[in-house]
Amino acid sequence: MRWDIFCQIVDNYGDAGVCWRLARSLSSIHGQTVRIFCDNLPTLNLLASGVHVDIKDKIQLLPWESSFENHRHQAQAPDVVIEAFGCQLPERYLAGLLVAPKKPIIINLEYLSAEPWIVDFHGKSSPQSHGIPKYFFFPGFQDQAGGILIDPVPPSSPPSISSIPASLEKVWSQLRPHAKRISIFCYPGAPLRKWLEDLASLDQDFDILLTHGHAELLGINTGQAIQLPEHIQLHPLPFVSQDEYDWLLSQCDFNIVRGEDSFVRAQLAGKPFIWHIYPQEDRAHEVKLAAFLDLYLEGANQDLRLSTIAAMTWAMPSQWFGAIDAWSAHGEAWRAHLLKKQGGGGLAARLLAFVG
Ligand code: TRH
Repeated sequence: MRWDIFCQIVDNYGDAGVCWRLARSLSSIHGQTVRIFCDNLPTLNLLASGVHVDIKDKIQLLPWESSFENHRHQAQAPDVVIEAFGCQLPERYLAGLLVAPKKPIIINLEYLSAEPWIVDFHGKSSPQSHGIPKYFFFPGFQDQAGGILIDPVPPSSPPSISSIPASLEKVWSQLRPHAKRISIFCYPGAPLRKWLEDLASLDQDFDILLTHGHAELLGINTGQAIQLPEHIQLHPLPFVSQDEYDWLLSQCDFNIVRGEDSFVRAQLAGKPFIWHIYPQEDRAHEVKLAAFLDLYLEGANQDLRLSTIAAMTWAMPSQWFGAIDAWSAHGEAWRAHLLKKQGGGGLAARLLAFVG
């Protein structure tokens, strides 16, 4: 089938990250023909840059405006149109669909949530005055939801150190073999300074990998740089491609992640993590976090439960780091559980089954 994915990049990387991951899964795992129309191609290209040319060449990454014309021809007419995160299709594109030789299905791809209510809305029709069938598709962890994006499925043991991406080679050569590695990718509101200062009070060496832009959050190069003792070392990173970022998560002992794509990859890395969920004004993010923790910690003992909840709500590391070994084992078990539950291909496979 032919798929057109519409991606509007609001302010972060998540929109592009999810669209790209879905596109490569549909194309390289499921043999579909995919185009992404995006209003910010440089960002999308940056994320996609690390992927093998055989995968990238099969997916068309196109400017938003080019969608207006080229689907009118029969050969280009899509079978499925995805509105990522409810973005509005361009009117001229929609007008073209109405006169196209075949009518596609439109999918409103929603945000990932662990909240129980999504299963009641997943797959429901959204009748439109233009008459083209449109459905809500809710990614989720439950069997009856739309699944999560699991591709590329991480290997059962972490990728070897010899597979280190070129963009990370220099930093990697500076890391200390015995130090615990922590990657940080969070929103500006996180209490990062205090968190790192408290981490420094632990009797342990840490190498902190700061993803692109995070050194500035700590005043590095911009003003009052954070002062930390020798045993905790900061390593600012460049922006790396999505595959390289996945690799980074798999090689760290602990990760701080944020929007939905890095959140899922941190789980698939099988390591403990803090999910710095995108803060919403009405505090809806707190409900979403609690819903996830209900699933994630099902079956965990009281100690691990309290430590994980404390960490995820930014309690200082000295209050919960004692549980790190138990949490690491739990992270590994959760990864295996997720892969089993999403068996058969996760979101991309469920989407195909839905439209098929
Ligand atoms: O960038 P995000 O904060 O995106 C968010 C989410 O989509 C959120 O749901 C939405 O409400 C908000 O935007 C507007 O975080 P996310 O989803 O984790 O996406 C980051 C992507 O960037 C992910 O695919 C990994 C990728 N990435 C790289 O490719 N290289 C890098 O160096 C880094 C740090 C990230």
